[in-house]
Amino acid sequence: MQDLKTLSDAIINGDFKTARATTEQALASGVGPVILVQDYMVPAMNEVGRRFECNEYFVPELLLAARAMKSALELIRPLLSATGVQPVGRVVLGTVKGDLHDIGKNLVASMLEGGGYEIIDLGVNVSPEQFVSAVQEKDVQIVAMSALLTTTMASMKQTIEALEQAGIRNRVKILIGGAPVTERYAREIGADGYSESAAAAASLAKQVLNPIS
Ligand code: B1M
Repeated sequence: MQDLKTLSDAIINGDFKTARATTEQALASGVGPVILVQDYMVPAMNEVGRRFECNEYFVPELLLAARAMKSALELIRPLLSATGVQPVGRVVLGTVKGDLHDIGKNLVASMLEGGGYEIIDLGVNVSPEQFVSAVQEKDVQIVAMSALLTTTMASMKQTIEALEQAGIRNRVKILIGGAPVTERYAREIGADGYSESAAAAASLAKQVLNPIS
């Protein structure tokens, strides 16, 4: 089997063909999808972020890395979400207003699907009003929000306020996450939970819906 560093390097270098081919080979040789994501792909994106911060990379390189990550994830997502069980709850999910980062959000969607939740994915740049409408129109138990920019975290608070104003805050549990988000921030804005990773989001969802089990 190929050294999986090839996968990390392919993402860092924005080489989507190699990223996809290496992922395909790794899966065929029995490497678990979660290992590929957690140990190779997410660290690669962190390295891309580090290079961006010290001006070695610019937006075009971020876009190429994101394309490589997404092409590998296309192979992995169905494996994360394949459970075949009846939905245990419905989650409305989105990246908040002003924020276009969707790789982490998509992983959260897959992990929640894998945990048996039905996902209503509102996409990126989702306004508080769109979250409110989704809760009003669908029978959802959880609102999950993702933010990757310090500047867009405030939209999480605005969304909670909009749900309060619409009188539907208590109908749902609110979970938040994303690189700059913290447990403390979740408490500060009155969210019901924070998860650091997509993998932890599924158990958090279970925990907030059934606190005693
Ligand atoms: Co952007 N970007 N970006 N970017 N980008 C970051 C976030 C940044 C940290 C890079 C850096 O400077 N080191 C920085 C933010 C700084 C800050 O605010 N503190 C940044 C910046 C500045 C920007 C722009 C402003 C750049 C510019 O234009 N000058 C711009 C903003 C655009 C906008 O959104 N309005 C921008 C644009 C972009 C691209 C479009 C080029 C591209 C995104 C492509 C896409 O998503 N389709 C991009 C990328 C790729 C990144 C980095 C390099 C990688 C993000 C990523 O996909 N990580 C990122 C650096 C970094 O994160 N290290 C960076 C992998 C992903 C799996 O992790 O999303 O953290 P993550 O998700 C994790 C957890 O956080 C958690 O689970 C996931 C998996 O475990 N999680 C949740 C996420 N959401 C959750 C929700 C939950 C629970 C858990 O709900 C319950």
